[in-house]
Amino acid sequence: MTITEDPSTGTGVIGSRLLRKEDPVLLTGEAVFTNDMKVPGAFHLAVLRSPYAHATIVSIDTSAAAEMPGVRAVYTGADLADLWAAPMPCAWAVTEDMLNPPHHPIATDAVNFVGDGVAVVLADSDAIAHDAIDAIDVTYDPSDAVTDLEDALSDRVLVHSDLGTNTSYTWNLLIEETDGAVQRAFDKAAHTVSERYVQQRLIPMAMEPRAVVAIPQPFGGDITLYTSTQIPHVLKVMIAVTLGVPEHQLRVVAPAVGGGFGSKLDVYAEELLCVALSRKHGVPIRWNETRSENAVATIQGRGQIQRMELAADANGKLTAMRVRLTADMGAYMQLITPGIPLLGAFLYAGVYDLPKAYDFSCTGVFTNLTPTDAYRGAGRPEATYAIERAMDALATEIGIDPLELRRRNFIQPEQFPYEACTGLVYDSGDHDKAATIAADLIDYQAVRARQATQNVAGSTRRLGLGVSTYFEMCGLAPSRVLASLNYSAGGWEAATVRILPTAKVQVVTGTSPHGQGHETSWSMIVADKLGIDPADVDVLHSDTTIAPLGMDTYGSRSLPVGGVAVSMACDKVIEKAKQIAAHQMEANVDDLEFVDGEFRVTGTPSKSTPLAAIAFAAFTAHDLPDGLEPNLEAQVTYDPPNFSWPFGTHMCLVEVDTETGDVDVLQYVAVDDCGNQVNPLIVEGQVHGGVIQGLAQALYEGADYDTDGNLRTSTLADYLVPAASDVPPITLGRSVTPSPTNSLGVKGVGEAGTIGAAPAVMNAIVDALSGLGVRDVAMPASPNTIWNAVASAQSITTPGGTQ
Ligand code: MCN
Repeated sequence: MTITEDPSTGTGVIGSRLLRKEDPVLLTGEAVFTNDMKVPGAFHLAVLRSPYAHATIVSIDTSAAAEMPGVRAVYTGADLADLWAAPMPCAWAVTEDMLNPPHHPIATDAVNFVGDGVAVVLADSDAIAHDAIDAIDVTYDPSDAVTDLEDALSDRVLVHSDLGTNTSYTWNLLIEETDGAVQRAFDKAAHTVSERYVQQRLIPMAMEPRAVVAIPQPFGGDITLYTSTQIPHVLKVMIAVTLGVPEHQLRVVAPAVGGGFGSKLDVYAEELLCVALSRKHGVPIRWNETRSENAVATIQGRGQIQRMELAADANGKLTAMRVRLTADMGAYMQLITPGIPLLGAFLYAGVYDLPKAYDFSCTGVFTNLTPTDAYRGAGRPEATYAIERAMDALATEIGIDPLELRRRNFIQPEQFPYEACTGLVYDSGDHDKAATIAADLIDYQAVRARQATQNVAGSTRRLGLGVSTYFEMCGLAPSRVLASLNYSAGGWEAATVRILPTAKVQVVTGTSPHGQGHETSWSMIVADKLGIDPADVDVLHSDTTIAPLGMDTYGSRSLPVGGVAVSMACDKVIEKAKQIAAHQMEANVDDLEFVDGEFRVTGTPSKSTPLAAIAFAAFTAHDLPDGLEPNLEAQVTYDPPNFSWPFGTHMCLVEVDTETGDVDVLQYVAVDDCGNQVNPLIVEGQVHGGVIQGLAQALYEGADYDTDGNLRTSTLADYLVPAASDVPPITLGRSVTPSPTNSLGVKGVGEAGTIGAAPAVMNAIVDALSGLGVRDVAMPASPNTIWNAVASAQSITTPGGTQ
C-alpha cells in the first residue's frame, strides 16, 4: 500500500494509532443511553401518528383513552396550542421569499405525511401509553397525496393548499462573470452530455432510535433535557425560542448517543413535547422511539432529481456546467431542510478546473412524505454523484478512459489556493496523487486488461471498474460565509483547556460526539501539545451546563474547527504557564521555550521546570507574578477562516451477473486525503463506515413509498441496511496534503467515505454493462433493477412484457 509519511508534531502522539478511550464502556454495555436512564415518577409519552399522508382531521375522540387505568393525560394538537411560543424552527431560510408553513409539534387541522403527530398520551408506562394511543378515535377526511417530485412541481395537488403552490423556493448560483458564458460555452462545445439522476430517499437508521427524558427541577422552573441528539447547544437555543423557556433555565445533555448520521442534527417535536409537558405537569416526561416510528418520524435524507449538463472541448476539457435540481423537502421544513441542496451547490464542479461558466439552480418542493434534512454528507454526496456519473458519461461520449478524462481536468497542485467557479477558494489539493495511489492499489491497467478478455459477447459475468473523485466542503464553516447563505447560526467552536493542580487536564469542548471518538482525538492533541500522557486528559462534552459554549457535531467540522480550538487553547494555557515559569525561574519570558512538557531556558536545557510544578504553583498561588489570576485555564472560541477541503479518489471493482442482476463487489479502494491525521485508526474507521453507507445507497437502501404515501420499508426486514457480511474487501490508501488554513493542518473526514462511494459503485456497474448498451442504472441497483436495465438495453421480451 502506498502511503505517504504522516507529518506529525510535538511528541508524536498525533499521528499514532491509539485505541479509542470511549470504546470499553460501549463494548461492555456500561454506557448510559437516554433510554437506559432510570427516572422515578416519569410519565411516558406516546404519539398517535397519522396513517394518512394527506388528510383533514375531522374529529378526535380521546375519551376512551383518557379513562384507561394508568393514563395521566391525553392531548390533541388544539389542547397544546398555547404551549408553543413559536412554530418548529427552521434555521435556514435560503431565500427571502421562501415559503415555510407554520409547523407545530402536533397537528391541529390537517396531517401531511404518514407519521405526522395527531395526539399524545402520558401514562405510567410505555406499554400503557401505546395501548391508549390505539384507543383514540380520529376521523380523517383523506385527499390525494403528493408523493412524486415532478408531480409536486406541477401543483396538481397541493400539500399545503393555503400556499397555492408546492414550490417553497428557487435558489440560483449564477455569479456575475458567468452571465452568458455558460450558453456560449455550450454553443461552442465539441462534446456535451445531458444526464438525469435520481437520489432516492434514504432512512438514516442510526442504531439507537431517538429517545428523550425531560426532568423539571423541584423549584424555580429549571429543566434538564436528556436527548439522543448531535446538537445539545443549538437545541437549547431553539427550545428557548420555540417554547419561550428562559434559556438560562434550560440544560440539555446528550448522554451516550448511538449514531446520528445527520438525523439527530435537528429539533424534533418529541423534544419540545417532553419539555413543555414536564413543565406543565411538574414531573419528568420520557419518550422512546420505536424502530418503525424512527423510519417515518425521524428525518430522511437525499430525495433529489438532478439534471446535469456538461460542455467540453475536443480534448475533453470541461468548459461549462449547468445543474438543475429538484429537492424534496417532505411535508415541512425541519431545522436545515432547505439548505441541504445549497451545501451541494458549491461542489458540482468536483475536483475539476471548470472556468467561470457554472449555472446552478435548485427548487425545493413540498411532498406528503416525511421531512428530509441532513444525512451523512448532506448535499455533497449528491453533487459528487452527479458530476462523477456525468464524467463517465462524457468519457463514453468522447471515447476515452474515464480516469484519463479526469486527469485532463484535475485542478493542478500549483493552482492552489484556487478560486472555484462558485467563488469559493479551495485551500489545497493534489488530485493526481490521490488518483495515482488508488489506481496502483486496484491495479488499474491490469483490471482494464482483464475486462477486455472477460466482457466478451455472450459473457454473463461482466467486470466493471468505477472511478470517483471528490472535493468535500466541510468543517462547516466560517460564520461570515454562513451569513451570506442566510444560515441563522455561526460556524465557530469553543474549547477550554484546564490544567488541574496535579497536572491532569480537563478539556471542555463544544463538539458533541456520537461515535466519532473526540475524547480520544482531543486527548491526543492535548497530550501532544502539553507533553503528557493522553490518559491524563479528560474530555468533557455534550452537556450545556458543563460545556456552555458550542456549535456541536455535523458537517465533519469537529476536528478542523473544534479540535483546532482545543489546540489553540493549549497554546494559550502554555503562554500563561510560561509567565509563571519565568517568574519562578527568574528568567525572561521570551527566553523560555516549552519542550517535552517542561519550560527550559533556551540554550540552557539544564535549567528547566516541569509543567506539573507550574500547575501546582498556580493552585497554591503563593508565588505568582503580580496581577496574574491563579488558575491554569484558557478558553478559545475559533471561527475558521475557510472551509476545510478534503479530497480523494475511490475505485470499485464489481462483477455483475447479467442473468440474475446480482452485483459482487470484488474490491473497493478508497484514498482519502484529510490532511494531517490525528489518529489514523479513527480516520480509517470513519472511512470504512462512510464507504459502507455510500455503497448501501448504491446497492441496497431506498425509502419506498406507495402512491398513497405509505412507507413500504419501515422495518429492517424491508429497508436493507447492509450487514457485516455485505461489506466487501476495502483497501485504504492515503495521501497527506496538510491544510494551510489551520494550525494542525487537518481537514475533516467523517463524511468522505459516503461522498466517494455511491458514484464509484454505480460507475463500476454501468461500466460492467456498457458493452450491453446500458448507459445508466438507478439506485439502489437491486438485482431486479439491474436485470431490467440489461433487458431493456437488449430489448429482451420477458414474461411481464418488453422490459
Ligand atoms: N480525524 C482525524 N484526522 C483527520 C480528520 C479526522 O484523526 N484529519 C478524526 C477526528 O479527530 C475525529 C473523527 O476523525 O475523531 C471525525 O472527525 P471529523 O471529520 O471532524 O468529523 P466530526 O467529528 O465532526 O463528525 C461528523 C461526521 C458526520 S457529519 C457524520 S454524518 C457522521 C460521522 O461524522 N456520523 C457518524 N461519523 C459518524 N460516526 C459514527 N460512529 N456515528 C455517526 O453518527
